Amino acid sequence: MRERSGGQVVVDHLRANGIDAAFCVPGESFLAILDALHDGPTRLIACRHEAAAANMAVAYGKLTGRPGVCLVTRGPGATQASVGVHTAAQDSAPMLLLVGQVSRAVRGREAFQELDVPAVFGPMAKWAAEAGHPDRLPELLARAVQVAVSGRPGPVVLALPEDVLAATTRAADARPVRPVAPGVAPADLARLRELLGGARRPLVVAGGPGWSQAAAADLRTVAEASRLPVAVSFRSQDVLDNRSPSYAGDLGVSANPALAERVRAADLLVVAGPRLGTITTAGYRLLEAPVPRQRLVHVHPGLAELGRLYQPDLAVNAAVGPFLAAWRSVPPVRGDAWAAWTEAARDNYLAWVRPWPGRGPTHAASAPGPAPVDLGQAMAALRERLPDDAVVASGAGNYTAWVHRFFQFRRHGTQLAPKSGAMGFGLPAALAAKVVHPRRPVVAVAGDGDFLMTAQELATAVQHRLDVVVLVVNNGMYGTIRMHQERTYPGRVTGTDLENPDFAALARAYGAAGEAVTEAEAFPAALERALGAGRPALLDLHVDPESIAPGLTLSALRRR
Ligand SMILES: Cc1ncc(C[n+]2csc(CCOP(=O)(O)OP(=O)(O)O)c2C)c(N)n1
Ligand SMILES: [Mg+2]
Repeated sequence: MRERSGGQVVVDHLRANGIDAAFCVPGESFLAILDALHDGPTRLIACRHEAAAANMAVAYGKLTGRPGVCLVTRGPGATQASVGVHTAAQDSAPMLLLVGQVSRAVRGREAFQELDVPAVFGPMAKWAAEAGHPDRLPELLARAVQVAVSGRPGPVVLALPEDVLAATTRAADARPVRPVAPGVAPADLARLRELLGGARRPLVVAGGPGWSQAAAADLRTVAEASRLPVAVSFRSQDVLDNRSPSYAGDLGVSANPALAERVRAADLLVVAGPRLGTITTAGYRLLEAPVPRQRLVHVHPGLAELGRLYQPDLAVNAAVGPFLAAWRSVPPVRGDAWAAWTEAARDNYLAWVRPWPGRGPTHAASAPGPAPVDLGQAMAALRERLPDDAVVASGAGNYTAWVHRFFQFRRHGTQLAPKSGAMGFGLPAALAAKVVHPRRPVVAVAGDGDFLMTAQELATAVQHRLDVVVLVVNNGMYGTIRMHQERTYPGRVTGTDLENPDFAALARAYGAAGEAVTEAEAFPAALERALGAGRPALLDLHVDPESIAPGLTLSALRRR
């Protein structure tokens, strides 16, 4: 084997595993990696903040199924990137955070910027370790990728001492990693068919990690063949075309109450992929613990999630891909017994996503002046305008309730939203999407609070020609917290008001296009201009601050 620097071994390993982009904020601790990237072909996106770089890596992992790579420097860089590690863990997204570390010769002295990376990230990541010798880098890197992509995917954090990266080695490369995706036994499928055969009110709950176009197509096939209703878990709305007669809506933070009721009333739940966590179970209220009233089939790639809280009648330790392919290969169970149940689920969904006409319930019809932007109508317009493969990214805030409800996802890999509910995710995720899919339209929707957590990445967008459209939902407040505040401490507003900059001017200062949209009617034309700007573009959407959630006003909250 020829002699290579440790940094070159790292870069060769990423490339061998199909990782064609990396996101970083540079540091002097990993110059050897930067140097190995100098001559390509791996695309390096240098960002303005490690939190954003880490979020981009999470989004890359979610979109490609390969680990998203984030390169940061020791203490200050790694700690700023930590939000991405947490999000990757909660999102079951494969990710590799590579941290330049102080040299081995001074390790343990609390040297400048030193951080005990395995100790800090151990409980948060799927695995965290530190390189000890350049000759063992191939072994370490192969294990890191293997752990990140196998079973329930997740983040791996590696500390790479500066001298290990700078030293040379003749170590041979490891082989590219093949993900281990646990599969299904024939007996499991026989039992699934038996349970379905005895059911009258079955409901599939789909989501979680490991989806692909093929898995999404298989879900559609099995669901429609047996006329099964399908609910999707929080922020997994793109695993089934929302136009399918089987699609019944999402079990997100502000789920349709009729859908929540349907989960309670079901006699069989086939949970394909998601964890049965706080949000999917509406705070552990839709199922009784540990023995649910509904019969439960739980399919999850992580062994630790099966029977973690709810004891299933049938637990299948499988990734959704192999599970759905196997399900599709057996004859469908006839769905006549529950045809009306499925149709009712679909009707509930269609009624739920119909935007209010005109000014909607939050604006008095007699209010003077033009109506401010109505987010329900804006999302419906966005859905009409964008092609099926466009990517929509968002972060956290009440504005996401409108995205989840009124934008319809039609293809797998088009929804990028953190299952961890982390603010500041939308813009970085959109930029990663543009790296992965340069020809697709990519739209980030962000709250005014949310957006300013990673707004500096507009510079990254302009520098790297990542032409995304950003919709800032400007209501002058941290709306979610304001809503909780008004509920718990009515009228006592503390810490939730926002005095915002001129977002459109800010965008223009970065070299992006920027425009304020103050009237509902102006949105479609402004969207058209933003999509055709030929550079990143931002629309500052002035919404009515009274409209605190779909169909709910601040004053109504206060009166409660
Ligand atoms: C990183 C992070 N910090 C704080 C929170 C708590 N939090 C959840 S939503 C929210 C307000 C979001 O405000 P904005 O983006 O303006 O959206 P809005 O609710 O007004 O639509 C806050 C502070 C969080 N989820 N993530
Ligand atoms: Mg806001």
